[in-house]
Amino acid sequence: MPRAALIMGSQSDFEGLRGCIATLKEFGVDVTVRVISAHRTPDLAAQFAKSAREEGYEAILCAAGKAAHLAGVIAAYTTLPVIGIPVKSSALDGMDALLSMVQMPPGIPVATVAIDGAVNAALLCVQILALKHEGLVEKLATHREKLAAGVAEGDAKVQQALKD
Ligand code: RP5
Repeated sequence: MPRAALIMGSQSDFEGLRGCIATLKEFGVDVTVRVISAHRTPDLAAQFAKSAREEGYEAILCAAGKAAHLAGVIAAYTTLPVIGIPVKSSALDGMDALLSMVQMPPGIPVATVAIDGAVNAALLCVQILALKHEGLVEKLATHREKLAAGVAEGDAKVQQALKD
């Protein structure tokens, strides 16, 4: 079974991550969800990242807001792919978290999605896991077909509205 971890910097990030968790589960990814803070529990963050590959995780998603160092710290301690989710939880509307995650120094990448882009983070994770777990390739194709059907439906509604 494909396996990933989703870490958030605070319990206050949790509600915005429900879609991410649901998406991973829909694709059959075994996801471990934890609250671990790079600033408030730095030793635990390091320990989690150092043992992540051994524990069987294949990718790590990190969600955090404000001066969001979680993804960078986790990435520093593992060579697993790390996906950063900047959370909008500050007076700066998440721009601080976005820049903290996306502007990593050369050598330690964090694949950063949009501010509050948690569902895209889940999908990117599935795409990474699909390199090894072939069953996910078909599921991703089906998901894209559903997206396309949604657009076609929206187009039909707009065309109808223009006639009304
Ligand atoms: C970050 O600071 C967390 O990821 C959260 O988005 C933000 C606020 O945390 P709390 O003060 O609500 O715990 O570390």
